[in-house]
Amino acid sequence: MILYDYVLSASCYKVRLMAALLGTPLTLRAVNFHPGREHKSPEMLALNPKGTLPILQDGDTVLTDSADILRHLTADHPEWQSSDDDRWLDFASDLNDSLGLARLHDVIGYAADIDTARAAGVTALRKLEAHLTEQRFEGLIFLTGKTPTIADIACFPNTALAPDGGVSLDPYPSIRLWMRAIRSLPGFIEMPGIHRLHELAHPA
Ligand SMILES: N[C@@H](CCC(=O)N[C@@H](CS)C(=O)NCC(=O)O)C(=O)O
Repeated sequence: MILYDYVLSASCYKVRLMAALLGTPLTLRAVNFHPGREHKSPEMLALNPKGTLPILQDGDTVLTDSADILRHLTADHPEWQSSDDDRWLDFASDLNDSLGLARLHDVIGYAADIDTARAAGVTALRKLEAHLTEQRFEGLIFLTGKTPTIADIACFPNTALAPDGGVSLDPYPSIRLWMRAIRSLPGFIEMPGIHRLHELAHPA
């Protein structure tokens, strides 16, 4: 499987992270998103007329939306699916349109109404915090239950990167515990701005 990838893209990272957690190998094809705008080149538009990343090519199948790609990667892994995933994949798209846009604005100068993007991001984070707090009262750390699913992997990157778009995560303790649980999953990989949990051993 080939992933057309940009290292700083939260949406591409969703795919890299999911594949790493599954142990599924991906061939990465780096796209010069910034400053090259290679995702808008004729070659890339032939693959994805929307001109967006990520793009996953699996034989003759080409998928151009991260939610579809996460479903595809986990098609044979029911343990990574739940009946509640669809609404969280929609929510992940809201996070991308708010927090993700604010980050692209701040990091690579994307045109955006930054106040509106940040305000929508805060509204989304409050919803996420309320849900994760309710889950915690029931002893559940992840969005849909005791174990992570594609819902968590879809929502995690833009949430974790919110401070890069000028939105603080300080007010959300349940979100911070949830992110910690994801960052400590076996097979977790990093991206610039999101590091794994370092449990440093103290020198004797
Ligand atoms: N719905 C898409 C959105 C992905 C997305 O926002 N990709 C950004 C990079 S992080 C992009 O390609 N933006 C280019 C554009 O919108 O023109 C998905 O989740 O796959």
